[in-house]
Amino acid sequence: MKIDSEVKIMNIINNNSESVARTIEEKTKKHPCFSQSAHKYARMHIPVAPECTISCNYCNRKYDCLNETRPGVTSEVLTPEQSLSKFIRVRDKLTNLSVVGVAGPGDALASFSRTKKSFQLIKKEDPEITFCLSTNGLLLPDYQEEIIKLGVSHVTITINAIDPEIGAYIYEQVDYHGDILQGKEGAGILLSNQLEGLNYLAASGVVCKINIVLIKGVNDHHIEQVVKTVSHYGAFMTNIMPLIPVEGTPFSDVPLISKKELNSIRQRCEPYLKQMYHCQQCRADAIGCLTQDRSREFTDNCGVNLSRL
Ligand code: CLF
Ligand code: SF4
Repeated sequence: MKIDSEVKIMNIINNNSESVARTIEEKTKKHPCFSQSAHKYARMHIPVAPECTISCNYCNRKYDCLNETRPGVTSEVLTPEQSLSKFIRVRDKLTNLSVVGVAGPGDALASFSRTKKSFQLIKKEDPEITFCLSTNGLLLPDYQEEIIKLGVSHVTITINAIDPEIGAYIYEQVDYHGDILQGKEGAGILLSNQLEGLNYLAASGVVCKINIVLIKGVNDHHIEQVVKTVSHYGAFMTNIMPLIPVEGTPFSDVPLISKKELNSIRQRCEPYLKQMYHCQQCRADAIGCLTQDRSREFTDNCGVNLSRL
């Protein structure tokens, strides 16, 4: 059965007052990641979230979170106050800025107090801007209500497997409220919190994108199942991303997938859910339109370099 993005938008409308739903629909049309036709709009990442609660086998914490961004570039980490002043500078220069997002350099919810304060400060300055965050999903049940209260309309959750046996190969460990869980146990808690959070947010009208890191030989045979499951739980679209192997990690030798193979998997999943084909696997401090990064124009070195944390 084809689950059309129009149908997802209609569900959002049915689950909210008409005016809230229309606002979310308008915001989605101007969100360059959620809507390919919004390519003329710019997004700004505020790198305020350095911490993480899980250990992915493709992650080297010297770099940005691979669930949303590409490796090889360390980001500075800003305080909430620094993120506000950077936002004001960027907005004054980029009149097409429509979205402010937290995509690391760790996990937006592992550093939730910093994420929350930054959004609150920016919202006071500009109540119309769209807020977006990206997370591994472990702490969604803790913060899902606050995410909605904050007015975050777009959330990305990385879900790489819907079978804990496969997840156990992907996650070295999960630190859940201080309990260090490994293998199927860790992957199982992570999965259950991801799906609970997705279900809650989607039912509350938040537009949810699921990122899936495609790891050849580990979850490549399982992608369609992930897409079907997250569609059932209310996801708006999936973004199947190729793993970019990082030195010094257990997955450093995983073979690269070609663009052709990747697109053919995305096309196979298209009947179940809207697919993203234009992700740039951008930095945690990216600024500008997706294909034209302008972050260098705004780097003032007032934050902390991640490689020194
Ligand atoms: Fe940033 Fe992500 Fe929001 Fe976009 S990025 S938090 S949804 S505003 Fe976009 Fe960049 Fe791909 Fe992410 S191109 S890595 S999908
Ligand atoms: Fe690294 Fe991101 Fe995974 Fe955390 S969620 S371990 S920062 S890739």
